[in-house]
Amino acid sequence: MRPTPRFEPLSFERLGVEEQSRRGAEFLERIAARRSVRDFSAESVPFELVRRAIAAAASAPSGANRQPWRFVVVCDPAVKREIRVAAEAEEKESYERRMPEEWLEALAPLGTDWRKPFLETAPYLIAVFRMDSEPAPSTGRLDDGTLVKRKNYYVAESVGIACGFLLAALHLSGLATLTHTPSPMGFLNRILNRPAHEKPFRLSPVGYPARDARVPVISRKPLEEVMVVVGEIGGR
Ligand code: IYR
Repeated sequence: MRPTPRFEPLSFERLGVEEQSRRGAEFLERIAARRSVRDFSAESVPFELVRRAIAAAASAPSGANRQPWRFVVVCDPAVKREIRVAAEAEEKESYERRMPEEWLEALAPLGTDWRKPFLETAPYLIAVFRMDSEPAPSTGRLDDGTLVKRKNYYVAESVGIACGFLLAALHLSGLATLTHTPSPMGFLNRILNRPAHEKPFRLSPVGYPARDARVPVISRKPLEEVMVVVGEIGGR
């Protein structure tokens, strides 16, 4: 049976053009200054900052509003260590055997290798899981105990958007992050005790940068290259 849609008035604040411009410029200045950090300080971070950033991420739009994500926050040093050991084992194999020369060449300017000390140094790790399907909310199980699963939609797009919100929120809260995608990431299900329908999507150390943190010199493609305008600007 198809449920009937329910509507409510949109809550929307119409801003003056100057305020629109001011906010847009401020956001651009702040977000464009974000850098992926690999040198973390062990200094502790108020959990409230992480909690709010995850609430921001969980407010992201998603296919059919299924919100197909889980955010697992790890603060336990022993669990962080276990994750580091497992990630480094996979990464060592990747860097030394699995990654083709072309990929290693692409990564060379970033100076990365299989060592991931930040997985232990940073006060928090956030593991994001995607759910391509999940137990249906009401009918969770049949009488015989079988799990009834329903499919989610546009899962990669949805979880990707949520991760973008997460990184932006943490950055605006004055925290440093990195997107780390050890490959394969199956060990996260085992270590974090997550069910099989939750698939690891990405792993993020969160904290303050080390005092002497360094980042690779990189540049962004010019806007003229990445933005394509069709039609006359201001035309209608
Ligand atoms: N997952 C590896 C390799 C890596 C891949 C990309 I694409 C990067 O931008 C950086 C690293 C690692 O985390 O080292």
